[in-house]
Amino acid sequence: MSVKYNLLEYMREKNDYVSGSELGAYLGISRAAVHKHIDKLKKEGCQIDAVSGRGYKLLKSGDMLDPEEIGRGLSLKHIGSEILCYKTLSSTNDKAKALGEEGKPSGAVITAENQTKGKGRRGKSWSLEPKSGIAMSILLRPAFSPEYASNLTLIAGMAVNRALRRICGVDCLIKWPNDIVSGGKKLCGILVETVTEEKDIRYLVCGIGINVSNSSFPEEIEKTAASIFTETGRKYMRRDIIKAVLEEFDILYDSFLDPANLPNIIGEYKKSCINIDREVTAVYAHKTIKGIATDINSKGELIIKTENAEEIVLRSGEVSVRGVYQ
Ligand code: BTX
Repeated sequence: MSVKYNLLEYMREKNDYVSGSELGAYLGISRAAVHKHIDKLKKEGCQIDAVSGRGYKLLKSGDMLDPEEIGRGLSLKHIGSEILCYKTLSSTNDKAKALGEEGKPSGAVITAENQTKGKGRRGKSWSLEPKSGIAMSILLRPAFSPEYASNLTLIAGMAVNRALRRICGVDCLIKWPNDIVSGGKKLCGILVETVTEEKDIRYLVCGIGINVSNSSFPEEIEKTAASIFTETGRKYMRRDIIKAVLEEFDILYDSFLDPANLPNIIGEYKKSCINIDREVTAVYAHKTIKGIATDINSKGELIIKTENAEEIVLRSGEVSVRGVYQ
């Protein structure tokens, strides 16, 4: 454990003023070094009161993304074998893939404060506002087939949805396959990338971007993007949301490993899915089709009944829902 984290934990447990010498003795460092670490914690957003003769008191811990803070109290079956937090990455998905190549174990979680090339689907970009948004990726090495893995996007969407409801009280909807929508605007995007070898999955990466305390957005998305702050007027700790997403993902993933549970999982997904029974437009076989989205099948595919009463099975792609951002 890092000195900084030990210091934070000690102050948290004491929940009162602690002298610099007591902290120094506990950590095996000088009072001057304690002071330096206190300054660092303050810079990272912790509110610490310092009173001469009494010492330091932690009033509020900051929203730091570091492995120990995220991992505190987290004990999951499949996720969190390692938590790696970076200041700047080109993309957490790209880093997770590089770590996948290096043999990092399944369940590793990667976060970044900044992404210089955050990725959306099909070459689109994802914008991340430092300190306001979450960019995280989960590396998985499942034994199931690439076909079965296509449902993982749905699992990730459900995990985010459950987590946001639990932590922030926001009831979001999922726009098939992978957008989390609130008030008709996009609050979260999910990008699952699968690396296969012959017919097996070598590893896959599930990337999740969530707008948390953004109060504004770049011009190109200002009409279509939302954050938890714009939806609730409240600011939440990113790490509390990350933890909750990991917890919910772990539960859903565990259930997903047994295909017998898939109908229930898809059933829950459908209840939150904004497309069902709505008029949708999609591109299918190079043509724009219009119809009503009627169902999602066991492969996570969207079923659309077109204006000509034809049934189309959409595996992936852009689907716009009438009344929701394009
Ligand atoms: P997508 O292709 O469905 O959405 C990308 C589109 O969403 C963009 O073209 C833009 O219109 C809009 N957009 C971009 N940034 C935002 C934002 N912050 N809020 C709302 N709308 C936005 C969605 O792709 C998948 C995004 C996954 C992002 C995560 S972040 C962690 C991981 N690393 C990485 O590089 N990607 C994933």
